[in-house]
Amino acid sequence: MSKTIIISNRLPVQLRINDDGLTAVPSVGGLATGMKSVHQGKESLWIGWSGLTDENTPPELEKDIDKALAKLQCVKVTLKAEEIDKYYFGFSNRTIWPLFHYFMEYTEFELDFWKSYEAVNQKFADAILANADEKDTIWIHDYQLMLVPQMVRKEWPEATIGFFLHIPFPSYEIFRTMPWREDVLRGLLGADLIGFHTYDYERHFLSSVRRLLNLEVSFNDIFLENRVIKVDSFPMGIDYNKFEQAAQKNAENTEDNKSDFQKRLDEHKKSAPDTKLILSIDRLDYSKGIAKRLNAFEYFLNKYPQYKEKVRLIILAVPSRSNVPQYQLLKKEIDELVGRLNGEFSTVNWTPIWYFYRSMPFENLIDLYTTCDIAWLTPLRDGMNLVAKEYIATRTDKTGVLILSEMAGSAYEMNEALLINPNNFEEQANTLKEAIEMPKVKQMARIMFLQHRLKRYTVETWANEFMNSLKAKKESPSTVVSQKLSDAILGDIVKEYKGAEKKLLFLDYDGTLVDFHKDPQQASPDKKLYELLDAIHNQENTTLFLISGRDKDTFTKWFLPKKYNMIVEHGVWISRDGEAFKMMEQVKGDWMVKIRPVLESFVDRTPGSFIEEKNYSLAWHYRNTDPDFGEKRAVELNDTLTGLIGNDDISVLAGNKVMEIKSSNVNKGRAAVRILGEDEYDFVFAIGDDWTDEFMFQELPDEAISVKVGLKKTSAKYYVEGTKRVREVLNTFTT
Ligand code: GDG
Repeated sequence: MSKTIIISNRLPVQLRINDDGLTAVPSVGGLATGMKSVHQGKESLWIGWSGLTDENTPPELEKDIDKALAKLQCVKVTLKAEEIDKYYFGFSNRTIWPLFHYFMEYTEFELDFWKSYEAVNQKFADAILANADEKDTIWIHDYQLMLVPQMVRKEWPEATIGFFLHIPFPSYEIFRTMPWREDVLRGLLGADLIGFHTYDYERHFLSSVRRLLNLEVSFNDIFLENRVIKVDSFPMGIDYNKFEQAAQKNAENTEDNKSDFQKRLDEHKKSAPDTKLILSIDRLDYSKGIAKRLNAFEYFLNKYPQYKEKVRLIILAVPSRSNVPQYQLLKKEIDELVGRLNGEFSTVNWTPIWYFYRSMPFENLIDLYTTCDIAWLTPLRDGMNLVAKEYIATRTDKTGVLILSEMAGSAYEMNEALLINPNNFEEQANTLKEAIEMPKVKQMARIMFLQHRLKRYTVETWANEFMNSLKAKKESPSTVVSQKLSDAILGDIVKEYKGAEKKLLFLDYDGTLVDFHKDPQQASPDKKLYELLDAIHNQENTTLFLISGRDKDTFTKWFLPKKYNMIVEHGVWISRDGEAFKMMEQVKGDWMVKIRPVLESFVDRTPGSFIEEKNYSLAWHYRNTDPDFGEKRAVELNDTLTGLIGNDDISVLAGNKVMEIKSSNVNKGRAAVRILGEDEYDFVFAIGDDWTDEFMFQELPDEAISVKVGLKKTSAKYYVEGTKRVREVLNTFTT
């Protein structure tokens, strides 16, 4: 039976070695907390780092560790201290983390870190290859492992691989500053499904893929050679019942079984019943905006001094990545800020801030959530922020107010919270006031809305939705109607070809026989291509036609000496056996004077675009423009031209990054059918990559073999991945 394999940097347990031997401590953090419920069934395995470096693992305990982990359905990836230093504290937390959270000033681009990131990602991929099976469903998590999908795909082309990013994906403008940006994108594209918390992260990712890899993207599908990769957003939920039940239990606790911490909180409440408790819980991380929050609190106390002694801010900052210099500085900054504010505002009866720099047991976390009147969460950037959701789930009496930064992914789903911009102190001070004064009925209305949503979309729903989407993706791999031209199918076609008495081949040029080039004039035929075309052209009973939208002068220069048959400008001109081009269709070109200035104005306003002038058509190329901008301009041009050409006998054709304006009665389909009618062919083959070739695929008889280059919507019977495969296919005709 196939299994579910979860892969994350850290296993959901931390192993510690002490005098009594081994202990397993659950890890703190969004991911570990969230995925626990997924990793319960028997058919599941979690692969990750155990938390112990090789240097800290006594060899005699190695077996015990593996056994302890196996009991929890875990397998460890072993890492050396140096790897943790460079891959984890280095590339993951000094490059990716700050960059993806828009902290460019903290981002370090170190080749050494990158090399280690690559090597460790390979270790994780190897662990998957060693412990899983190609039929398993593999779910890889987070920013530390972005290269793993492609590394596994390389070995297991048919594997089902999902990837989820728990942190934001930044805008292209930020992402493109990274020296290894293409490698990271390619690494991720090894997955079948790539998930993000919000649509914004998804949109940023797709934009980077289009701009940096020049791949075709249609809605949320990325077309990559023979694969379609789906990108989608899945906002992560929480284990709602766990938090709700813990809160209910907490409310039922008698004085005797209350925690000491709860007793202290109760004492405080009793001694100052009008004082509101404001809570914030985060890992001590600069992205969480703790220092800014303290500044905003100071601003609030100065703006609304009537609340002095009437509010108390409880800050729980969980130690995190204390090996990274930025985190050490931040710790110092926060310590000093808390000290200064408490020094400045404290009175005999009141300390405005209670500050805990530690991790608390779950029970105390619930004490805090249930006791505090307001949760104030102000991340400057946060992938999701589960604390916001947990606070709401524990408010079983329906009171409480959540103030949440709009920069947190969870803000998209939590509209009933008081949403703030963490950089706007004025707004924060006013919102704190609003929260403190909010009547209970209003609090309840908001909390009930939020609870209703969180209860429905729990972490389990999140995981199931991701898994179902991944499986569905695998079962119906693409929206494309044609079939892949496999070796088996090719074998049958070659047999047919060899047995045929009269063969006719139509070969498109750009994007089919050669790859696109920034400058079309540079995409000239290479020696190998001439050899291949010669071989087909010289075969007995074989008529080869190059059929292209190109101008006749270029093809005259490249192919006339070879005496190949050619149709150019989509069917305006024809040349056979080395004769000069003749007109195939009677077309007019008088409209060109009218249209040219329109195209020129588009060139002026669209950097990177240019006009190609042929005898009877004009083409506006936008391959070298910004892809989004180019598409937008192409739509605009289409609209403008449609209005202009009216009933004239010309039409606009959208090719591959080109808009072509030409006579309506000319197209490759019409040209191909004319040739076909000249003789009795018993084998007809047509291959091409873009829209203009679709005319051919549609017009040719049913028995014809039509092949589309690239995985796109098509009327062709088959598709091949790219120009390399086209040449392989054509080579089989000649051997
Ligand atoms: C990353 C992304 C995204 C915190 N302190 C204690 C404690 N916690 C638990 C909370 C919560 C989790 O840790 C923190 O989750 P967050 O989502 O708030 O933040 P990150 O750790 O930064 O997580 C984040 C998340 O991944 C999931 O995709 O939401 O944006 O940055 O569950 O309850 N738990 C205990 N004691 C503590 O002192 N027991």
